[in-house]
Amino acid sequence: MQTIGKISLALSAMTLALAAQAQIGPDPTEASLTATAGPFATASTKVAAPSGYGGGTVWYPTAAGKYGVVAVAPGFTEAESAINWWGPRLASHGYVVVTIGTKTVLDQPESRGKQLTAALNQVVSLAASGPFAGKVDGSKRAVAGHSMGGGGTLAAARDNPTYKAALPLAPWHTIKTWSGVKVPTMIIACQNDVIAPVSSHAKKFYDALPATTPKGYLEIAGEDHFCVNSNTEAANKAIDGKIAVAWLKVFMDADSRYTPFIKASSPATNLSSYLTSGF
Ligand code: 9J3
Repeated sequence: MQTIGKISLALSAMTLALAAQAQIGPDPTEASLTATAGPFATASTKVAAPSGYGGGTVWYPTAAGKYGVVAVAPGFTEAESAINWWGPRLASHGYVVVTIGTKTVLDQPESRGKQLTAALNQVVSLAASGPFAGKVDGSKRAVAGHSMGGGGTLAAARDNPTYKAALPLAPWHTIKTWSGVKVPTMIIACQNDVIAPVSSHAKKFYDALPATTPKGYLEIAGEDHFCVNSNTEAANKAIDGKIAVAWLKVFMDADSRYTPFIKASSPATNLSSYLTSGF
């Protein structure tokens, strides 16, 4: 009995340790996911343009810990400022995030995809020392981006099947075939987008992702191409942030506390479409 008791205790401790590893931060609520900031205080540091991308800003939780790393790229003609709101928003839920500028504002989606990967590599290297030393778990990588940066996000996911999650935001790409993407992908789209119309971009890409890949499609009602950007309304950021964070938590961190928030019945605010499949 004593031995069995000890084994049982040891197993409980292991289960707790595993659970603790999967769960970063307190239990989520609708309020915590839609708020302008999550539970972690954050800080940021500028990264000068290295080879491979245009430089950017690294946003990270000030609390000690190991966090997944996310790179976020802007769209055609856009600077980092178009998407930099994602830095503190995602970091405040327990991620190290690099919001980037591209080498030139005219770079095409395939180039933007390679730049996202260069940025992830750079941040993992930089975490050896300096302001966010030891905070990056390089085995957990995700990519995101707006418009041509969203097309680049799909390209990076296609080319890097070990990435844990992809968040194409109002994505734009001339490629319409994405049957090679294995990375769990949540596409956030804007219903009245006339620059990247959903019928020929976001929704078409969702349909083109394999049925075996966990995928999602969120379309915000009545909005233009910029419903995922720094200058969009707080109501759009609330749903963008909630679904993006929950997607990262489920697929980067295997944190099942967030699964209810990305199930098809979950999001209710201002949406013209919400689809998920493959998980
Ligand atoms: O990054 C984007 O906003 C892509 C949409 C676009 O302007 O494409 C025109 C070539």
